[in-house]
Amino acid sequence: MMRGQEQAPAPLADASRLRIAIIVARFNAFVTDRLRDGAVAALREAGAAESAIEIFPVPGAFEIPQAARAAAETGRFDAVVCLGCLIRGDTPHFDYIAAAAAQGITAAAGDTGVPMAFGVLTTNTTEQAVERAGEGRDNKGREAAAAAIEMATLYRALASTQSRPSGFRV
Ligand code: DLZ
Repeated sequence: MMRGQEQAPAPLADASRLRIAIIVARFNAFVTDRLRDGAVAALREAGAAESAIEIFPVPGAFEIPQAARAAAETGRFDAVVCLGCLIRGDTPHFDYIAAAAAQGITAAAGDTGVPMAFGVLTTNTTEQAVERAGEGRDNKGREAAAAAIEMATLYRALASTQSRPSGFRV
């Protein structure tokens, strides 16, 4: 996608009353550590308390949905941020694991009712992965954290009897 077609990131919503779990794969840690740091920085910037951010490392992207589901089922979190990095090689593992991660996270979010953000990079090269885990705003971990905050805030508002928002009408 060309740069100009990308949407400007929405400002971070308030996360001061949210509890967020971060599930991060250790595979390709040179990238996923940076995704984790980007996510944590965004949550802090949005006002999340240090004690409200819990990080759960897992071996690889395949295990992310399992841990995300388990974290959500504790009832302790308003949202889950899922972080991993798959770099396409000569192995068909890439497609299997990418599909398992995406479908597993989707199913876990649907089944548990806890919103989950997808910060799993799927790239052709190491360079592309590093580019998406950069400093500041060029970091998909940050984007995933922003999505998690927005979705947790929406779910909370929809569940509230006092401030239930209406969707836009056409
Ligand atoms: C096995 C494997 C391979 C080949 N590639 C990756 C990868 O690029 N990114 C990643 O997060 N994990 C990879 N894994 C590990 C699997 O996700 C999983 O941890 C193992 O198959 C053990 O279940």
